[in-house]
This record gives sequence, structure tokens and C-alpha cells, in this order.
Amino acid sequence: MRELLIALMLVVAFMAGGTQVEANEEAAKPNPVVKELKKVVEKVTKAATEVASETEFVLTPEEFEKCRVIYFDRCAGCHGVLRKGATGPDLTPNQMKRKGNKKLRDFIWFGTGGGMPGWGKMGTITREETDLLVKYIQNEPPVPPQWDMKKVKGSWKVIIPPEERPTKPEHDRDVDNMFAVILRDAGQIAIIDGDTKEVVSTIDSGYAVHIVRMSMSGRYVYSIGRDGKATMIDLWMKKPDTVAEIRCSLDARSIDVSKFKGYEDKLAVVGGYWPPQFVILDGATLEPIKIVSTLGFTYDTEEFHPEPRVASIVASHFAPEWVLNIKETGQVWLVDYSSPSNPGIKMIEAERFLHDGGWDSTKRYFLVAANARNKIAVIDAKEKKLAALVETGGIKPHPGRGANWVDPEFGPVWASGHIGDSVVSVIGTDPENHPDSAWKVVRTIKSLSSGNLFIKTHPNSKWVWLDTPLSKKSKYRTTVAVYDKANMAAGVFKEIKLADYGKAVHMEYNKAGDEVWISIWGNLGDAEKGKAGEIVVMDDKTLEVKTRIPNLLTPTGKFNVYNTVHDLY
Ligand code: DHE
Repeated sequence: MRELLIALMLVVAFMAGGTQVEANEEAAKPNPVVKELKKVVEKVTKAATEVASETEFVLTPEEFEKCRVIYFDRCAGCHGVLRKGATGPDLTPNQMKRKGNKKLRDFIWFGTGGGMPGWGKMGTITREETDLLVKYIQNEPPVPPQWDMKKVKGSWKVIIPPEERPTKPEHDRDVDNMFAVILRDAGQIAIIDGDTKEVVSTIDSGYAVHIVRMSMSGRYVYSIGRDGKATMIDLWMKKPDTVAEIRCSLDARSIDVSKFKGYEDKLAVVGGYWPPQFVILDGATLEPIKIVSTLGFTYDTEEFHPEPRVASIVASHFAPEWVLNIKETGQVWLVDYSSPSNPGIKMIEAERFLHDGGWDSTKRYFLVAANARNKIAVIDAKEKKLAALVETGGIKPHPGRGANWVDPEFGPVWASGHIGDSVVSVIGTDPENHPDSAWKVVRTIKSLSSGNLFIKTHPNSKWVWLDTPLSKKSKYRTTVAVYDKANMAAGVFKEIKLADYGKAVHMEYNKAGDEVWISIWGNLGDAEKGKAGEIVVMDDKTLEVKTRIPNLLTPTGKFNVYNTVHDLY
């Protein structure tokens, strides 16, 4: 800055002399020296202005670090570590500078109609943090390091080797009706007995732990944290605990197991957000077997993408394969794990940006949200191809794993709600017996509000449940809606307000399908007031509250062993 100002002063001084020279010349002839000097002045002034405006975005190292953590926690999932955009738009500095501070502040504070939560309005971040983030996103994003096999292996720990583990359950509880509950902001997993509702064990897990899946036998729980740390919990232990752990990447959201006949409990796989890669693990010890990068080219324009993240993963029942959804490139990879050190990969062109999804009731078709294009891609796991792309008619479909039931008019259907719209799209899934409805939206049902994340039902239930934790209206964040499967056209059957704090998020049935568990996700800081969270157990027959499991630290996802193993939703 100082150098630029000196340069500017020198040029101005030189120009003053130039003006005198000019006066002595013939008036008609423009002086070429002065012309050149004017250009130099313009250039220097522009550079000085740029430097001045850039100083507005300067953050102290402490502020930068604070923003890096907030960005990782709240923004990277949708916008990407490199901020190239995915579910949310591109946040690279040039794009951001064009928007201006006020607009950026409003986006972060109030959110957008397209599904971005109002982080400030919801009380997640303060005014001061909002202002810092406005500056942060106008700076270049820090590029995190790579995480190769040496580092993966270095993080691997077997806490209890298989030969030292119990040979049968050391308790009388029904393992099939146990629940693994994510205590998100505590970085823990609670194991809860579904019959007695006792919290049997609370186990440390990864940072901002995200989901769990179960081994095919139902004995092991595999969790994944946002820091890429996978933990393996043995439910046969008197007090279930971690038997192995490993860090497969630095940022991750998905994990699954081998489910095909003959491969039960043999393997696991972790999908990485950063670095963009997946790691195949031994199912009994988590020993890493193979690491594969997902770097590549977008399916349609074939442009290189530096951050194609692994979103949802499901295990095929038709072949020893995982279905990996590569978010940014819009490809579905069928990964053949029959020879895990030499995995086969079939790449299927689908749509952008692939996120979450689940099986239809036959488990032949996998339906996954392509949320940038408001579509659901349907993958046929038997024929190993794209069966259809369904336009949902809503903004940002977000099914979780979706919900399956038999519609009285259209036969077997699967449904998704939306983050950016107050509609549920019901899609026909039976091309054999109901070809006219297959892969079409057969019903569009009004929901209470936009900001829906999950939908759930059970084959034994007559209801479909829908949450709206990201609603712009605070009352809907703690309310769930219930629909009657036999009369979806009537819209919401019952609206149930569950709490006066936090967010009501994610439903899960018990094994019998007669209870629905719903999390109230509060603030970790409100634990002393008893408002960090709880689970509300609903009676699925009466739609009344059956009981509450209190004093849980920020519960989000809940996974019943039997339903997760058998993909019941
Ligand atoms: Fe999730 C599933 C990614 C925010 C709770 N979430 C998924 C899946 C993906 C994903 C790819 C599918 C996993 C699978 O099936 O293998 N989630 C992301 C994000 O990128 C995002 C949008 C932003 C982020 O920064 O992480 C995000 N997710 C959230 C939340 O804010 C939730 C509500 C609480 C939390 O963990 O922070 C949340 N996501 C869940 C849950 C599931 C999930 C409970 C599993 C649903 C199921 O029933 O299977």
C-alpha cells in the first residue's frame, strides 16, 4: 500500500510537469507522454483501490481459524471445502466480492428461499461471527492436505481384537431392537435399549458424528464422524463399546457394510468428502484394504472437478457391490468388492449433485436425490444401469432414505420431501405391475413448510411422518406432520408439536413398527437447563407421546438395528 502511494505521488508530480510541457505545444496535438502517464495513473489508482478494499477482508489468524471451523461445520457440506459449490452455490472470492457485504450478510443471517438455513436468525451463529464470515468467504479458501494410505493406516487402532470379543451376547437385551443414536455436537453415540428405553452406553465417536450403519448380523455398529473417523461398536458386549477405529479422510459423511450373501460382516466402506476418496475396510477390525480417489470429470460436460465427494452409499442385495454416489460429477459408481484390493468400478451417468437416497421396497431400485437439478435418479441394481431420472416438481429433494408404502391407486410408491419447497413428491416404483405410474410423480402433497429433511414409515404402520427442522417459521422446526397412507390426497392428517426448544429432526421406528422415535436437537450449551436434547417416543397407533428419553446431548439420527440391517423405511 505504502509503495503504491509513493508511486502515485511520483506520477502525479511528473504529470504536473507534463501539463507545462503540454502548454508549450501546439494545442491541437495531444501529447503522447501525457496520454501514457494518464494510463499509468489510472492503473496505479485501480491497484491502490483494490488493495484498500482487500484490507477490508483481512482477518487475524484467530478470526480466520474461527471462521474455518464455522465454515467446516455449517457451510462446507453444501458449498464444498474448495467452495466451488454443490447443493449450495459457488462461494469463491471473485463471486463473493461481486455480491457485496450487505447481500452476503443477509444470506448468512436470514438464509434463502432455495433452502439455505438462516444461521443467524436460527441462533446458530452471532452477528459478530456473521460479519467475520462475510470477510472469510471473500478470502481464498484454505486447501486442506491429502490423506493417503500411510496416514489412514497410522490412525487405525484395534482396541479389542476379534478373538477377545464375546462369542455370544453378554446381556439379555434384544440386540435387534437396540438403537444407535447420534449425539451430534457431543461427538458421541448413545446405545439405547428399544424395549426398556435405557441408555445402555454412551461412546465417544468422531467429531460432529453424522450417521451409523449396522453389520448384516446386527452385531456391530459402524459410525462416521465429520472428521472422517470411523468407529466400530460391539453390541454383544455387556456394555457396548468401541472395538476398533480409523480415520479414512479428513471430512466424511457416509459409511456402509457388505450385505450380499456370503459377504455378511466381511467388509465396510467409508466415503470421503475431503480428500474425495473412499476406503475399503476389513469388517471385523477396520484394517484398511484399499483407498480409491473419486477425482474425475463431470458426467455431462466432462470438465475436471477438484472435489467430487462421496455422498450416500448403499449395499446392493443383487451383487457384491456398493452403490456410491459421487456428488459433484453426478456419477453413480457401482463398486464390486468381491476382490476388495482390486475393486471393479462401473460408472453410471446420473445427475448433479447426488446426495441422499434409499431403496424401493423390493431393494432392486435405489432412488437418490440430485438436488441441484430437483430430480431423483433411479438406479437399477440388478441390471446395473440408470432406470430413470424423475423431475420431482419441488426445490431440493431431500429424502434421507425415503419412505415406501403401497398407494391404493398407484401401487408401490416411494416418497421424498424437499428442503426448498413445502411439498412431498410420491413416485411410483413398480414398473412391472404399475408401468403407467413407474418413475413418475404420482402425487404431490402439501407439507407444513419448506425445510424438510426426513420422511419415514414402516411396513406395519398406516402413517407417513415428515419433519421440518429447517423451516423458516420457528413453530414448524419443532413440529412433525403425519399423513395417512390410505388417503395421502387429504394432506396432513395430524400436526404434532413436540417441544418448545431445539429442532425436531429424523424419525425412526422400533423393530415392531409400533413406535416412532423423534429427536429434539437442542444446544449443547443448554445441557444444564435440560434443553440439550431428548428423544420423544410416539405411539404409532394413537399418535400420542408414549414417553420421552431426556437429557441426551444433541441427538440427531437414530438407527434401529433390525430396520437398518433390513433397509426398512
Ligand atoms: Fe446429513 C444422511 C450429507 C447435514 C443428519 N447426510 C446424509 C447423507 C449424506 C449427508 C451424504 C447420506 C448418507 C448415506 O446414506 O450413506 N448432511 C450431509 C451434508 O453434506 C450436510 C447437508 C451438510 C453438512 O455440513 O454435513 C448434512 N445431516 C446434516 C445435518 O445438519 C443433520 C440434520 C444433523 C447433522 O448430522 O449435522 C444431518 N444426515 C443426517 C442423518 C442422515 C444423513 C440423520 C441419515 C438419515 C437416514 O435415515 O439414513
